[in-house]
Amino acid sequence: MSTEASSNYIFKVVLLGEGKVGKSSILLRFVHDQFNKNHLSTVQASFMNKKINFDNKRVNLNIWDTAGQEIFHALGPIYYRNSHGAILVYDISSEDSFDKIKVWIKELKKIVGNDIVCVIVGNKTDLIKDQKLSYDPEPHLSYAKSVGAMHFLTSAKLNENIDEAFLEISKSMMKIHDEKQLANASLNRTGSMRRQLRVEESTEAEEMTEAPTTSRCCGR
Ligand SMILES: Nc1nc2c(ncn2[C@@H]2O[C@H](COP(=O)(O)OP(=O)(O)O)[C@@H](O)[C@H]2O)c(=O)[nH]1
Ligand SMILES: [Mg+2]
Repeated sequence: MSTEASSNYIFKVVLLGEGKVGKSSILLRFVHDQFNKNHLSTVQASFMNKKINFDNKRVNLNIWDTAGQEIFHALGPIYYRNSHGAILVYDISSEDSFDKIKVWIKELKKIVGNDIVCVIVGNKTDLIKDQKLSYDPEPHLSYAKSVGAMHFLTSAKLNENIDEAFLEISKSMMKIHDEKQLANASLNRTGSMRRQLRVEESTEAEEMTEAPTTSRCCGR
């Protein structure tokens, strides 16, 4: 059996956020468990795949990273269209990078709709200890809550909370996927009942139209 076929779920997840907040580092940590202290310049939009197991199910994540176009605001809907989930990353030492998240959330909801699972990630928490940075997550948490998004504080550098963020987004995407399948199944059932009704109605109609023909025939 191919690996593709053995995956119960296949999801597209996009990484969004300002340049240098750590999107590529989060991806590199999650997929290869590595960290690079230099800015990872991605020449083309890169794409990484990782399979995870949860609840006896196999989830195949296709994760899209930007090629640095975010710096020029050149990321278009083509990048995030058809995605099941979005991880919106900000740098906890930059309030500006958090403001960008709000813009992305608005755009995603407008273009992709409410079915997309949004997870907000405040990255670089190691700076709190190392640079004695003071950081109050409260306003970010309440913003996340107001838009129905989960919120995680991560450090790609120290490998903190990265797996958790990907696991939680996967769980929500699985839930939405299962709910949609259930709704479709019940729609199909209603549809086939309607078809059956129509067939029965038309059989009756045929019988009714056949009756006069027969009598006409007999009347000849
Ligand atoms: N201290 C710290 N630096 C990080 C972390 N994640 C990324 N960086 C650094 O931030 C810079 C930008 O990271 P990168 O992944 O290229 O950001 P991107 O432009 O959003 O993809 C690089 O120098 C990374 O080494 C982190 O968790 N902690
Ligand atoms: Mg990058």
